[in-house]
Amino acid sequence: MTNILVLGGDGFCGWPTSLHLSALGHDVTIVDNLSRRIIDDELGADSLTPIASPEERVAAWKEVSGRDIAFHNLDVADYDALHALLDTLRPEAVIQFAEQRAAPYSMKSAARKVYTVENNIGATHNLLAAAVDLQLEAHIIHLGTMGVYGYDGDGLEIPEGYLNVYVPGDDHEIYKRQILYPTNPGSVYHMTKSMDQLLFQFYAKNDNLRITDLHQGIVWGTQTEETRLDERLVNRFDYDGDYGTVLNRFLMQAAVGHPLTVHGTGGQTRAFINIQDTVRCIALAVANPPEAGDRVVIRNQMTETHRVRDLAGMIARVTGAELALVDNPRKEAAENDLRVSNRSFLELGLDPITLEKGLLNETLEISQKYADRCRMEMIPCVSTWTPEHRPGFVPEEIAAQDSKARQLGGNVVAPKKGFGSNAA
Ligand code: NAD
Ligand code: USQ
Repeated sequence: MTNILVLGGDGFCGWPTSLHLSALGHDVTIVDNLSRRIIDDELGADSLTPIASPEERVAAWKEVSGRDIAFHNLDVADYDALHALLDTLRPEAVIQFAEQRAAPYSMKSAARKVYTVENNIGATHNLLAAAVDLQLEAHIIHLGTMGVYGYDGDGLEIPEGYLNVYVPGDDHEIYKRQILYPTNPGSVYHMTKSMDQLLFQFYAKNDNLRITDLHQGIVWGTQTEETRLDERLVNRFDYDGDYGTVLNRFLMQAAVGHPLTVHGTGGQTRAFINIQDTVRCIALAVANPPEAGDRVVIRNQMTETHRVRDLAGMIARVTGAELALVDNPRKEAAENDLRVSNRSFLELGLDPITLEKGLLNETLEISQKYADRCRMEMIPCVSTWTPEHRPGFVPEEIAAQDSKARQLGGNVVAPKKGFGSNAA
């Protein structure tokens, strides 16, 4: 049994992970400042599923499992508060989920950019500095993102964090180096994950901290073995234009009769993982720590890649939903290929849940069950990456998008101008 501190344990990934680790017999403490719930209030959004308060959640878990999970409402970006708690608990493993995780939210305004950088870098650096100060030997596991690699793939398989490069020297020798894969973030949020990587590289080298950085793809689904056990344990389900991620949004949009909001041509290829596999991967990471003095272990935490328009087409065929090609509010490649190595988790024994054998139906059913909680006005993505991406700007490719739409396989509605009306 390991004494594990889960930072950000009230969130979409953190809550089911905490339950899973507790079910495996670990001693789990959750820290969360509830900023995610507060941002929902700020945006006028809410989880599609009705989530209980943290206190009700841990009490329900005690009732269902007989196991205790402690909860502390604490801001990880507050160094003194975090230091005091780490000093008291002296955890053997710390899982760091506590960052602002939505790319659109991070691009919404200067104030949100500043908040995202200060919160994410502050929280993660506080953890590293406090661990050194307290001489903690804890294994630190951080949730990073596939987005640090960038999405301009041309067929090269993305390795797990490190890249072999062969550099011609001015003496005509070829020098081999293994470097952190060069980052190419696509939003301020993704940029913070790129910056986290350098913090980890330094603290592993200088202080022998044992660090695992998990480069996770887009998480889909909502329930896990543990969250299914009781209605009060239900996981959150984000669907709004800032926090909802693409596959869950499409499933939920199909359930409430909203056209599937494909950005641009839908040619973006992304990496995906089901939430059940997320919690399994983290348990595997806990069980396989690096040694002190090792470089940072980077594992790609994803199980498959899909093109956005293929996902939309598939869900349209299954559900009869319409597709809506909307102007892309983001500055991103319209089309990209993506090949990713995930050998590290497969070698540790992960048996991936894929879309085919996966839980699409369960996610659709959850969406249908709570459809009456959907606030339709929160569905459009209104956060734009640059002024040129604001509504009204008509890119030349719009006609091309229109013809692409007809190849997608669903009933296509006319491309929308603008992103709807919810407040930016
Ligand atoms: P989430 O927003 O649901 O959960 C994050 C939790 O951290 C929230 O409960 C929030 O209140 C808390 N938090 C944020 N800042 C905090 C602070 N300063 N102090 C204390 N608590 C704080 O996000 P999630 O989807 O669960 O993501 C968890 C982690 O996994 C994030 O770091 C995210 O970048 C990463 N990740 C998520 C996805 C995904 O698709 N959801 C994919 C890849 C990586
Ligand atoms: N997209 C649509 N329609 C929508 C919403 C999104 O076409 O209604 C497109 C986006 O333009 C983008 C792609 O789908 O090309 C993915 O968008 P997303 O919102 O699902 O995912 P992203 O912004 O990349 O962020 C999410 C999580 C983040 C995590 C990241 C993993 O919010 O925390 O780090 O996935 S990854 O994408 O692999 O970097």
